[in-house]
Amino acid sequence: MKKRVAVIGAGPSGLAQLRAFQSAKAKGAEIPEIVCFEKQGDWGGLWNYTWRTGLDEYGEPVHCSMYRYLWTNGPKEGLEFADYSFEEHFGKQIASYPPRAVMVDYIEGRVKKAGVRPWIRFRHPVRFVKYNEAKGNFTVTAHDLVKDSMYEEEFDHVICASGHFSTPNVPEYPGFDRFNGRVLHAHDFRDAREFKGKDLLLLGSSYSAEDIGSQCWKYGAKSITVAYRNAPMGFDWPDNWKEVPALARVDEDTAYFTDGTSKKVDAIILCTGYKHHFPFLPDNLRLKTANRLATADLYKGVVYVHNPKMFYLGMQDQWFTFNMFDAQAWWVRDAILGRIALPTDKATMLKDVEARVAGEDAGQDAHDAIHYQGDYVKELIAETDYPSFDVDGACEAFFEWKDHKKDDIMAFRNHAYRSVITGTMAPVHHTPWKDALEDSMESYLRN
Ligand code: FAD
Ligand code: NA7
Repeated sequence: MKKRVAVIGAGPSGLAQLRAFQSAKAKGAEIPEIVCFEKQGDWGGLWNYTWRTGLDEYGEPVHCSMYRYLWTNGPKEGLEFADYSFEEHFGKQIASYPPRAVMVDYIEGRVKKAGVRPWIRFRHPVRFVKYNEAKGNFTVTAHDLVKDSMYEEEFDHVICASGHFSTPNVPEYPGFDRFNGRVLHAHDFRDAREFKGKDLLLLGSSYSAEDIGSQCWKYGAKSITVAYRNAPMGFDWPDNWKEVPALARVDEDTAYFTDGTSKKVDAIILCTGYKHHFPFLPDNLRLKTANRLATADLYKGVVYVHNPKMFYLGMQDQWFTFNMFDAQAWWVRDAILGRIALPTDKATMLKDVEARVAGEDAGQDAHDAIHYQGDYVKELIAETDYPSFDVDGACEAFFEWKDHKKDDIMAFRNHAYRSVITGTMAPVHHTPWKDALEDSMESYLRN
């Protein structure tokens, strides 16, 4: 009987897995039966925007953490698919920091061309996965939300690609329960216009704080105060933007910080990160890791060392995204097809994990971290037929991006970079990011 493979999630990682198998099939390989379970009604993962927050129409936790007016926070030249360039998709080169809608179109383009949509069962969250010792396979329990019917199926492999930027990490600070304004997590942030004319407090000093603060600034917030726990972001912020030490407490309308200062604020946005959360997995299959480049317990960053028939995609913290998911998906495909042999003992796999952790820890700064993840991508693609591309060139785009942010945090998106896939230079966008309030795909592509 044909092998069966379950893929959990049809976001960029899960879709990379479908494309990887389809590409082998197109080259004449015999591939297993692939079933992709997706909880949402459409593909794209986090990029699939919804206005909803909290629970969706079926009572499921809303997956989306993205918001209106989101443009990529790094250059597209760092994430381009090696087998499907932006130029192939749009018929021309486009500017370097596409808005979300443009990205969704690009993500979809490749998988529409590959014809893998029929492999996906939409509105089918996975409820549980069990490993059957005797049979050496898995039982997946899924819920068909539309029919409201639960069922079980058996699979030889499970690939978990359910993402890890969707379940919010929500700390509580003294006084939140009597603060008069809104307290929300970044996961539930949707539209910056809600905060026009308001004094905002953001907690956290990473991507969400930077970008949600920037969105709110762009769409007319009165002031942005960002409280950092360890270190400030340290950019040259606009005049109405301040970084302050950690929050100590709030009362009805004022936030008090650990340096003794305070600020009257209208709303508080917790940009405090996310949790790896797999409520559908039992202890013996559930990855437990910090959000870092070298995850715990994943051989080659993808094979679950405690059960090597189970794989995880995209569980690392991310400089590289789509092309790294591809590198992982092609590698996992080849492990399943028997083209790549896995170590037969856990100790060897754990050693690999240890070495990766030590490698990441030896890095001094973001520059080293980017190289580290770039090297990981290179390592994986060297072992499969994923089209090789200039990973060092992509690292260079990231370095330039970081310099551009340092120069002017509200203008870095006005820069353009060279594609490492096609060699073409991106055009400079027709409107500076801060003035581009209308960010539809039609408008963005008008270059
Ligand atoms: P996800 O996109 O999270 O997709 C996981 C999928 O699994 C979802 O469709 C979900 O519905 C499904 N799923 C979850 N649980 C189940 C279940 N039990 N059963 C069935 N299906 C399930 N990356 C960039 O490259 N550039 C950016 O500009 C960028 N901006 C970002 C902004 C925000 C606010 C966030 C949160 C992330 C951003 N990222 C960005 C990073 C992002 O992680 C990746 O781009 C990408 O979406 C990760 O893909 P994924 O498939 O691993 O996970
Ligand atoms: P990150 O990158 O995980 O950052 C989380 C931030 O939240 C980080 O600055 C943390 O502080 C801070 N944090 C965490 N817990 C707390 C508490 N309890 N109090 C105050 N501050 C806290 O998450 P992001 O959401 O910014 O980014 C995730 C992805 O979304 C990323 O890939 C983007 O592309 C979009 P620390 O720095 O550790 O002191």
